[in-house]
Amino acid sequence: MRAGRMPAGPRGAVLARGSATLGPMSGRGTPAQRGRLITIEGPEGGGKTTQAERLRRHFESRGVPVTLTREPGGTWLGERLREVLLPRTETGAPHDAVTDALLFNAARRQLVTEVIRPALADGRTVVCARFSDSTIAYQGYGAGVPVERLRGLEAVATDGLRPDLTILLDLPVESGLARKAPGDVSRFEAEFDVEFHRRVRAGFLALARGEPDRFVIVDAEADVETVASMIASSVDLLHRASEPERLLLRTPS
Ligand code: ATM
Repeated sequence: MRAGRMPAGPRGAVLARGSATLGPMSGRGTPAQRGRLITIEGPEGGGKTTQAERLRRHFESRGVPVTLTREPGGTWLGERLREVLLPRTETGAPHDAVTDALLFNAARRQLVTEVIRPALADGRTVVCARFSDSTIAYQGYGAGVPVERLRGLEAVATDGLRPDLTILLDLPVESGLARKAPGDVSRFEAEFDVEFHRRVRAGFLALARGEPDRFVIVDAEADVETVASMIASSVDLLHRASEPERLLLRTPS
């Protein structure tokens, strides 16, 4: 089954994605992992923060224990690194892209060890706004660091932890950048041109095509409510797909 774009309206093809393999022992996390890791990715202006918060409320309304976090951030160290990584530099000198990748991965390792793995081990669902795919898209496809090099750093940061589901909030670069408030412009919009952001978007789409069972692509130009309900449908399917496995785990053999 294949990942596909979820436009506004019914979306049978995407809702039939192959999430039946996403059990607790699916190999994406460690055998001890019991909760689910859901990441929200995409270019700028797609509404990741809003939709991550909506998704948290969706799980809470269903009684599913949920932890909401973000990258870079989510820990004391990660939030400090965010303060260093996002603002425009005083000198205007660009960061070296591998330095960026190291720092994003340092924040990631702290988040995985301090927050994400303990929450998953507790059976909580973790919703994370941005994760490893952002490094591949921004520092890899955008800034030109070889993807194999970045995969090596990712392996150190995550010890192999992969999301069970990734929601890609996709939209044209021009629309995304136009949605940003003037006071909310980070180094990434100030330092890089539109072509950089086009490569980032193309990178996310290539990653989604490469792992169709993990990704769901959502049309982020739709209104907030429509996007939220498309995401809710995708995550409900993920959780429903895992129920028979949970029953099996409770049944003595
Ligand atoms: P937001 O979380 O507000 O989207 O900002 C995070 C920025 O950090 C975002 N910039 N823009 N535009 C993307 C960038 N970023 C990376 O370049 N690599 C990463 O690994 C991560 C997690 C974020």
